[in-house]
Amino acid sequence: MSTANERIEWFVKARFGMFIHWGLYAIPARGEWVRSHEKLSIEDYQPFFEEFNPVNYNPKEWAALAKKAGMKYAVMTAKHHDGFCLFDSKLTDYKATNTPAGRDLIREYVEAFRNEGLKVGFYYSLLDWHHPDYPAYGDSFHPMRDNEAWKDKKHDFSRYIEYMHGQVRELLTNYGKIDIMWFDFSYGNMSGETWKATELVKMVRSLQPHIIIDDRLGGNIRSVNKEIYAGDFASPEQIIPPEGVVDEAGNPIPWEACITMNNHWGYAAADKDFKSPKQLIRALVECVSKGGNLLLNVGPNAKGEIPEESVEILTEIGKWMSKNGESIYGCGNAGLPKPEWGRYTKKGNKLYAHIFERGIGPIAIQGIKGKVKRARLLADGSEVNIQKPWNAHHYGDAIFINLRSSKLPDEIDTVVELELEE
Ligand code: FHN
Repeated sequence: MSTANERIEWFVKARFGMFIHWGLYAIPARGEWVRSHEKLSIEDYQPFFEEFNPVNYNPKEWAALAKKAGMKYAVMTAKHHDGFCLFDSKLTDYKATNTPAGRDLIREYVEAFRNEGLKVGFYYSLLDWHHPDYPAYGDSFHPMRDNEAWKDKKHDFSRYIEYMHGQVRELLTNYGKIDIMWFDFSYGNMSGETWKATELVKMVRSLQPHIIIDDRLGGNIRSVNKEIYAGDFASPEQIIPPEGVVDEAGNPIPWEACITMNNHWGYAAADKDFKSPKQLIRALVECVSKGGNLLLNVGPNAKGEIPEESVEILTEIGKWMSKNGESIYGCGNAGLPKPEWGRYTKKGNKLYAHIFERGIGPIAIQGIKGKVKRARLLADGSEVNIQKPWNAHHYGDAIFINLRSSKLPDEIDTVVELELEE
């Protein structure tokens, strides 16, 4: 079996991935929590099952878009909280192959993304609002949580756990090499050994020894004596940790911020509040500067199309990444104070200055020990002048980047690569 460091190595280098939230909820188009938020019964939701037919689903297009954006891996929902399975599970009839789609959507996803050279992961919901043995009445989130008619319904939770473990076994047996298992989520006493998490993780690792697992089975990934099911990476959501993620002893932990482009994970037709490419490129740089990854979400619609707004954003991100990916892939925290004008990332003896604000005059880089062998604009390899100018001779050990123009070559993020003396 691989060690934790061996398992995580590719992930830490990859830095940028695509999250895909897709399922029946794309038809009501009010986000993936619609059943819980609107307390929809299984009967209320059934028409979507009977209708689901994403005629334009072409994961080869999705994979090509992810690759063009500079993404190195993807994580797609195999089952979300509504219990609908996008894969051909033998343990349920509530699956895509039994809808008008009639397809194993997960098989097509893994094949398409692998063919583009991307690593593939599954999101799998521990919650299941469709399974009869999942607790409903009195649960925190179940759509029937306060429906009196459900108060006396009997359920056998051990039967649900057997089902859940069985589906995870199917996913990690029938779809080839899987790189990430993204479990979601633990809450209250629905955590840890309630899920039989130790047994689950041992099974996962026996089937896919190299796989990495997120931290949402209920363990404490920040503990120096973390549980076997605490995970391989932390998963901050809709936030970039102020100073990255460390364990109780202050040691950096691999982490991945998962972030939506608008305000929903699943398709929400009315939510046009999309972040700009500039915001998301800078979010990616911020994650990497703090030693983390960005998992950026798309929520395809009922026809199997990634929304046009998301396509446009990913295309713009890809243009920047095609010129500046060197300052992202394999990079991490530079160990320097954050400068006023932007951020740093670092890889070996290459320091990348991500200049967001042009400011006035020479751009100061402080705290570098040793000499800078050369400085280049990463986008085109052109030489950057770092001679100390006459008006900076009072300012100690700083290095100064002298840009000719009062405007940045790239207003989103101009990257200067500084090769440091080893
Ligand atoms: O409830 C889910 C939500 O629908 C979405 O999947 C996010 C993505 O990380 N996880 C849970 C909320 O934390």
